[in-house]
Amino acid sequence: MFDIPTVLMADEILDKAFRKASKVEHSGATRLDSVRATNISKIKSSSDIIVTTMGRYVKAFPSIDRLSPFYSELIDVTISRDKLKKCLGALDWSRGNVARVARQTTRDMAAARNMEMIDNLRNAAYGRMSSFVKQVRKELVFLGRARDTMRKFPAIDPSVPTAVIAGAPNVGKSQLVGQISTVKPRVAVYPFTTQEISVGVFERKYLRYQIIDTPGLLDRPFNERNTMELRAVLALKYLAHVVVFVLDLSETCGYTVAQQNNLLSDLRSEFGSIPIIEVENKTDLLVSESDRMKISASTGAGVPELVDALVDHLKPQ
Ligand SMILES: Nc1nc2c(ncn2[C@@H]2O[C@H](COP(=O)(O)OP(=O)(O)O)[C@@H](O)[C@H]2O)c(=O)[nH]1
Ligand SMILES: [Mg+2]
Repeated sequence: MFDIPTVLMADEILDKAFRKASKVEHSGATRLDSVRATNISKIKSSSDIIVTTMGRYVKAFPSIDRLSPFYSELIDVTISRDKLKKCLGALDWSRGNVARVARQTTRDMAAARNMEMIDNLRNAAYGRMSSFVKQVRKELVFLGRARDTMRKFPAIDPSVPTAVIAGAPNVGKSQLVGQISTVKPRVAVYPFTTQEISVGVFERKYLRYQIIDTPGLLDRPFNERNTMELRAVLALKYLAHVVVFVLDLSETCGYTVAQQNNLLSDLRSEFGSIPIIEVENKTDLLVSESDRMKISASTGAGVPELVDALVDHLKPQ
């Protein structure tokens, strides 16, 4: 999802910087001029690599305050928002210091009167730059892991109006999404679950809508989940403009109507003000007297009416 470059570790950044600098060579009118120009250039090139490499990481991680609440919450549950902020801040601190050492050193080298002074200045600068990079060793390790986690986040566009499907297992959620989505849903793994969520789309009057199928997420009582998993599951509420709760009154899904209703009341209390459309599926097997919407995800009966109701909730006002 997030396109963040591989994060190099402290030693790798230093290797890269100093290897490049070791190849730098300049000639001047005198031996002293050559040594001076060469060493100034070494300092510039090694510090440039450190400063731009770290700067690239700071830039590549999304600015957490500007992320949609869904991704912001996922980041907080999986890697901790505060820790990520602190690590990025530490990188900025480190690269700022490396840049400062380089500026000071090149000034001192320009004024140095002999080659020995220049050599000493270079060695001292290398030492200090290395130290600033090594001081963020742990932060780089953390960011490397954060990057790996964030790349695997499901790709969902939070700006597209979204319906989230919920309901007990085997009530027909996947089949319904298959009926509604005009493309094969994209599948992604979801943090803290072994489940995949799938994201389908449909269009109405040139507007695009998302429909998210959540196997394993919104299909069992919330009190059976550990804290992390629950938070990841509840993050879905930041995406949902409307929830479709699918019921199977035929109970061929293997869950009683009472169990399904318990899940529905869990969802109602956790999802607060988000509208929930209750839909009775498998009406080819059993039709109730209720005034809920009625569909058959197998035959497609009632599905167009459901889509109309979704669009009514989702379309821009
Ligand atoms: N008779 C009937 N079976 C259905 C209907 N919708 C789904 N099913 C069946 O119910 C089972 C579970 O469907 P699925 O979409 O995988 O349920 P999910 O676990 O909620 O995603 C499958 O065998 C489907 O063929 C329906 O409208 N009528
Ligand atoms: Mg399913």
